[in-house]
Amino acid sequence: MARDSTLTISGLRVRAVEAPMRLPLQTSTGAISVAPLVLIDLQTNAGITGRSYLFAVSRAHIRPIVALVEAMGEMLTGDAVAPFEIERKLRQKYTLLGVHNIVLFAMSGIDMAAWDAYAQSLGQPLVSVLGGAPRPVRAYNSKGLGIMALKPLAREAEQLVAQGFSAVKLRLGRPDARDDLRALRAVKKAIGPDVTLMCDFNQALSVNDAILRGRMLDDEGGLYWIEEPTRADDFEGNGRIADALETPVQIGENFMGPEQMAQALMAGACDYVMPDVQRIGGVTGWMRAAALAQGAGMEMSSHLFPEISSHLLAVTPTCHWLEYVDWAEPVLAQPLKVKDSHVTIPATPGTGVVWDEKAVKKYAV
Ligand code: SMN
Ligand code: MG
Repeated sequence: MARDSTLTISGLRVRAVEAPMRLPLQTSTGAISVAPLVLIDLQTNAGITGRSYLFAVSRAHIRPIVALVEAMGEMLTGDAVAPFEIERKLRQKYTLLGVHNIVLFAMSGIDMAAWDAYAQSLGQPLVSVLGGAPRPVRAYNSKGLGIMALKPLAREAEQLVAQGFSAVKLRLGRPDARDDLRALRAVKKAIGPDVTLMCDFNQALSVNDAILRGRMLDDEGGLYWIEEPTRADDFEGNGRIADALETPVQIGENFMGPEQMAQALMAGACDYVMPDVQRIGGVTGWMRAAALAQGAGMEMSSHLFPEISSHLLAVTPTCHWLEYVDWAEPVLAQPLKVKDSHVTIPATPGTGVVWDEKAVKKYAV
């Protein structure tokens, strides 16, 4: 590319919305009924805008995340849209603060928007720019199935399958293990034997309790994975749980960058991994994580962000399951399409993330 045609960053626009969730979700850590999202527009000298969003978890976290993305935007104005170079610069600038948590969220968001702009500049979908091709990616329906009463739980399970999915995920971690078992039985009865069922404790248990409860779930049978049984960064403890149980242990949504995933793999912490693109370091971090999973011979799934994760899983050698949620859909101009439990990667340039500006105004915070 000629020097004067280099795609450069001319500015970052950061906004926030609270997108209403169609199915509120009660996990062992609390309830969510709106999705607080930080929307990033990375503007370039060529008039192309790269887009991404971050999940702020709660409204209270929006402001510090927006402030971090804006501060990084100022550091990057005038720089080339070259994600590896952006990563190098930001990691250097944030060395003393620490590249963790919301610093890493902000970096990941900028990385995703930069890759979107770059792919758009080549006129190709992100998956093609990464060397792959748009293809259907197998997905489970991760909406709902929170910690709730058995009757509405069973009804919700049927509805989620009827939306065209062959797999769903149940949230567990009630104070009494027997109540979790009742919920599992109710859901299994509602969905039948042909639907794959994952479960997620959201770090609710001690290592010892996780082994006791996990053995109970092993005896019950029919669970595809047990997700985050205990504190996410206790790799040794997760490893003891994985060793003690028949059912595979899944962790990864809280890996802070590929470095931490490497530590988890070295510690033998789990049977499966599911990095979250906003914590693993965006597209750049994901590709490095995918190589780690390949080296370890371990199946890799995604966490949230189905729009961009579909591109990434399609080029992941040990591609496993895409976690499908529709939380960003209220502000997207083109909702993700699902057919026969597979997500379709849009053939449009970039990631396919484009705002419905009217909706962005409506849900702005
Ligand atoms: C989850 C993560 C973030 C918000 C809600 C629920 C859960 C999942 O851990 O894996 O979907
Ligand atoms: Mg989870």
